[in-house]
Amino acid sequence: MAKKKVTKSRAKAKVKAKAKAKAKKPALKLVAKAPKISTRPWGKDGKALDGIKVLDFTHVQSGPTCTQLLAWFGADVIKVERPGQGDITRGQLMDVPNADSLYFTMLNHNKRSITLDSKSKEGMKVLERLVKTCDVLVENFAPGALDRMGLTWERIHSWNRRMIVASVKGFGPGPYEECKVYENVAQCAGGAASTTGFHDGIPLVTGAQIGDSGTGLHLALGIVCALMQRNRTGRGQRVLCAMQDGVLNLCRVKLRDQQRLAHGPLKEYTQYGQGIPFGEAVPRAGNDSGGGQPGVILKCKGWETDPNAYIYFITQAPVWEKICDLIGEPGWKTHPDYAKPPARLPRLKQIFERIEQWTMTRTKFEVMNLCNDLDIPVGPILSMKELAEEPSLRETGTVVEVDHPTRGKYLSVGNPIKLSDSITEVKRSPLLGEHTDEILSKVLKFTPREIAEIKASGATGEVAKAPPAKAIAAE
Ligand code: CAO
Repeated sequence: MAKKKVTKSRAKAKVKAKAKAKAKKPALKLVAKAPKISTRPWGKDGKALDGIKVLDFTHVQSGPTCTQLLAWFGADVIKVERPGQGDITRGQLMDVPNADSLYFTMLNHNKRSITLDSKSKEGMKVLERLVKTCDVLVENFAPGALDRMGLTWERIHSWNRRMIVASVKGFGPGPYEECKVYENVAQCAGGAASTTGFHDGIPLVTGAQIGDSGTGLHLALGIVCALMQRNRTGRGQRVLCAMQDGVLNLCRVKLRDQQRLAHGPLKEYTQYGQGIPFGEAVPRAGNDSGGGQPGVILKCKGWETDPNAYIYFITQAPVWEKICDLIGEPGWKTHPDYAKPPARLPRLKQIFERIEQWTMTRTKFEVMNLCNDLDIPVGPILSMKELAEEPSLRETGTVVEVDHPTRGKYLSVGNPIKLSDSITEVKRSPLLGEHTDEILSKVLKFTPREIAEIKASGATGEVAKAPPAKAIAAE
């Protein structure tokens, strides 16, 4: 009995000691040390990338898409341009005489421009200071051009170990790595063209700039990730996006289908219903949807005169019965030839012809409204004119009007990525070399004397011509 009492009190003491030890233990840390939570109103506490400086060595479309995004998120983007000419797009597809083209203005908002001959001694002096001052260098020169300038990764890293060097190239390492690449080359090499168009037609490129702008988007994500990693490691790294890789990433569903092909025909492709055999590679699928739901583009009221009076119509299985009621074919809901998706597959042509009879009696917007009410997925074919005039896109800042000193007002696509606490203000693109002086003095802190020397060397542009030598008076 006495022994039992002792064990009981020992056990009690043990429990007490455990509880005491637990109380002494520091509270479990679930959240890493974080800055104090801002009390400022949403959107009024700076921008996501405030404090990040970008040496923007980009040109044409892919690189500038990336740096424009970074600028919209608050980074200070300093665009380095060749004196006299600048980014080649300034003068491409010009519509207003003596004004930067829309090609340039629409890809270079919110940036500052400095003109600099990177191949001159003084130019390199300025570049060195830019590298030492900035967080990220972004470039999309032809392969090897940055190295030929003398800006190898090793040199950049020796000047600034925190520097992130981000590049767009046409191809990654491999047989084509030395090639210069433009948009449509990437669309073809990345698998988009072989899978775009109709089964019996030639390969087509798409109007969406998936090679250039698409790769710029990929690069921006890589840069932001590298910035996050630098917070932990303290060091910069290289970020490479090859346009071929970017396009292939966007064509991922087609590589999916390439592998499915080994196990039989792709039953959701229109050609299957038409009895056309499949070959070895994924065919062009016309307007079939990549998600496997049967879909086509159908005529709407006014199609005879309006090239965009069409709608994309998807016969999604869960809403099939609603579609039947809407188009006046309630019998199809139970008919064995139409009730279930596999039964419909060989009859899609006939089914869509019947749906089109209905869509042709209404405008694309009427079809959209009627279908949306029933959760039937449809997409009106919107022209660029309709998008430019759409009030809701203006309200969200997806389409913005910008004023420019030499071209006047123009429309642009604003930031499509909306952050609730980092509100984008779209500011006009810089004139060539507009900020050369302020960058040399305020950002790079060159003294007035040094600036005079840099300018006199011609590194930032044309030096004022010396007055003609005085004629030596004849004695
Ligand atoms: N000062 C002095 N020289 C400069 C300079 C400056 N500020 N900026 C650029 N240069 C020089 C480069 O150093 C290069 O000189 P070298 O050939 O002597 O080394 C030269 O200008 C031309 O650069 P580039 O070869 O990049 O330009 P390009 O017009 O011949 O080619 C492009 C353009 C886009 C095909 C090529 O840059 C490329 O393949 N880039 C990678 C892929 C890419 O982004 N493509 C998308 C383009 S958008 O459709």
